[in-house]
Amino acid sequence: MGNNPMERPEKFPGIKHNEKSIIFTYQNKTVKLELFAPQTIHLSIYGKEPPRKSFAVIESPMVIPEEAVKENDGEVVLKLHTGTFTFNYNNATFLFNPSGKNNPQSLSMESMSVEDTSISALFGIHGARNFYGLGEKTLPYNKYGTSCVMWNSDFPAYSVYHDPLYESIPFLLKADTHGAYGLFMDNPSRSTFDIGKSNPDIIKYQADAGTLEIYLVTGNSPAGVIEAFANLTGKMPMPPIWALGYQQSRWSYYPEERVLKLAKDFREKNIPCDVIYLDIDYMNGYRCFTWSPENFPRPKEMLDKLHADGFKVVTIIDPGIKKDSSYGVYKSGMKEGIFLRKKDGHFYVGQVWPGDCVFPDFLNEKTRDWWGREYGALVRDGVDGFWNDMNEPSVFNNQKKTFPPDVVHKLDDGSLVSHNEVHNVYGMEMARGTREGLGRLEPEKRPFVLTRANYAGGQRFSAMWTGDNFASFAHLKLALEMYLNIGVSGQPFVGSDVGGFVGSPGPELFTRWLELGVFTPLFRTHSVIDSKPREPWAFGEEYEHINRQIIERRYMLLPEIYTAFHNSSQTGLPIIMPLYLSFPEDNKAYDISDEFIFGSKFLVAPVLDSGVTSRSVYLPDGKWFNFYDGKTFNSGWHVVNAPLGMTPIFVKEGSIVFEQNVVPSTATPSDTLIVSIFKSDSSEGSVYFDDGKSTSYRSGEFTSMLVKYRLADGSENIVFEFDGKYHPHYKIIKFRLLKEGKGVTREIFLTDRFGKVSHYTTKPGQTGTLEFAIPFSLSIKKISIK
Ligand code: MIG
Repeated sequence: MGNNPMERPEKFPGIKHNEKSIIFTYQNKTVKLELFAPQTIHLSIYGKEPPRKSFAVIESPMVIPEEAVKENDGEVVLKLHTGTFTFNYNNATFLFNPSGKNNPQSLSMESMSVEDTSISALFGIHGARNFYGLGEKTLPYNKYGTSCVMWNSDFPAYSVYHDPLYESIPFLLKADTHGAYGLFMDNPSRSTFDIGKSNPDIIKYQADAGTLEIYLVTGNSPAGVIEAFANLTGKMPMPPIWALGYQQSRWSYYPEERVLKLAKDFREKNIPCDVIYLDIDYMNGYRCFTWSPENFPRPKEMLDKLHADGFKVVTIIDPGIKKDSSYGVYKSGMKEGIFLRKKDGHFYVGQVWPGDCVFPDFLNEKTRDWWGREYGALVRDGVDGFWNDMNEPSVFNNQKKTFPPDVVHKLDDGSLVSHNEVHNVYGMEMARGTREGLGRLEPEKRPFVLTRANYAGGQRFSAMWTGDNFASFAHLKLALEMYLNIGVSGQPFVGSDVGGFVGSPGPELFTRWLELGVFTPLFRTHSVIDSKPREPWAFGEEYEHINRQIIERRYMLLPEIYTAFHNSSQTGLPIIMPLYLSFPEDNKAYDISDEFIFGSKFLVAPVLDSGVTSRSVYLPDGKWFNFYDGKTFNSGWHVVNAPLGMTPIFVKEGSIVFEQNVVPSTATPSDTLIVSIFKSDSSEGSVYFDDGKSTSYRSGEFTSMLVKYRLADGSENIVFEFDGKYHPHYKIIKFRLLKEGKGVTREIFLTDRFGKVSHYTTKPGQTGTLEFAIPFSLSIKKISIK
């Protein structure tokens, strides 16, 4: 806690109302209150130095409605939809009614202190016990009772309790059946959150530098809070569809012949794959933006071949630029004056893979522009996407393994700040420079950037992965818990190294991790330099067969996965979601971290333990179908079979699921869209299509298809509604209706939007499923089944 909690004044000495802020001043401190749409309250508390522009927040404050503000003696009361917020100089009470509940929730600020070397605040949590988010953190899943640090750090082979790690998102979500709120403490210096650990009813926040920036994010459900946080800090832009395919990486695939052989093996073995990654050995002496002349003498030809075979290639790029006066990138950076210097004016030199390196100041726009241009050479060779590593930043040659505090950044507004004050945004700003540069180099293409270090708001620039994890079942379980918490922290595009980076998984662990991978937004196998082979066929024929089927499932589910990405890009909600986001009224949903909701239709219960072929599954309210055989389940606990390769997947009754037939990669369009109707009297579902690569969807080149199934008076109808004008590549649309009697033949009447009727007859159903196929077109209007 700070040394000098402020004294409570008798009365407010000075309150100034502006259109978009209310400013209190007392002694030498200022408190600024702002509102962000829809209902986020921002309190900024500072001394002599005013706050710096946020790296995370992209929204502008809104006009504070006059009628919402009341000034009583010594306090200001703000009345909003979600509740009443009372502020007096030393204390703030946030009182609000989540989900329109009668008993108000409260979060109170008990005290705060803003001094030069320490910023702190104490929040009373009034009995709340469920806290999530905080980005990339290890165990436990519920952050109540723990204390953790925000300081981007490279820690290879981290344990399942290690803290801090590569990225920092200081956003905490409180969620339970009483309601939800978010607390975003926007400060990129080193900070700590003690959530009921030292005092069971207090969150203790402390930061080393900067100002106290408190955002109280309210909403009428946990999902509403996350959406509001996404309004504040931005949403993930749609990635190219190839980035949703299966991706194969290792440290490192080289030389060229080995990369080409890898690609050939995937195609010959009929295992779908979209992306091959090149780790640091593709470079010439680890010099960024170069190719090793021995290992990759003809990069353009190699990339042409890979492209012709349906592969995309992602190369790694680290921030350290080799200090070498004959190296073009170093020379150009020197000329532009964009490398970081220390307080004494000398360049900061740190050691990484290339030896002595200088580092670009990504917090400065001129540097980011320069950095973006440097990608030109690799982009012209045909590299499709980029992987930004080591950007915590990580250096080898000092005890703290990062930049020392006397490194000085120059921000866009020209101000100079010590590295310590902005450490946690270095990686995000690197990814930002990468993404924006790629956008300028090829404006018509959607960039793909993957980063290791990140901060709140980083979803706008890149996907992220959970760094150097370990090949163990404990890490498999941790990976899922991390996805769930990173997702509710605003970053949907997340993944971990399938199989675990350090170590070598046995066949069972690798297969189980692939099973989780099917539903992981970023589905990438990656491993450390000395690990055993980790291709899907590396564990013998029996496993190769299972692994192929698992990866095929990812490709069959692509229409759903792509739609889930699209929805997430619109709402900011996670793609892989904790149960409580869909079932906020269900108490049990808050404790379950080994099941998840994917998109909006699937409940997935992956196997995360070794040596088991069944597991218990909790199904929330409603009726559920086993995705594989259509067997129905009621809500509650069930023990279900889960042999290797068969992740238990359930579909909520009334859903319509869209799949396609298997393709070798997203470069080959699938010709058949498969629509499965998990019947109740009325089912519906929608699916989203666009070209998967360009930005034309922003100008209307997309199609959203809503399918409704209705059973009325014993007659069955399927009705279609289209929004948009993009024509997807499917030629055939195949329907599967569950729960039909066996051996029945049905008549199908298809009416198009011009009123033309076509007639089809189904084959007799063998398995209790009614199946039929018709030509796909955007003019389908209605299908009647007689
Ligand atoms: O010091 O580029 O997390 O994915 O394979 C290690 C080599 C540097 C760390 C990354 C890992 C990558 C490795 N890198």
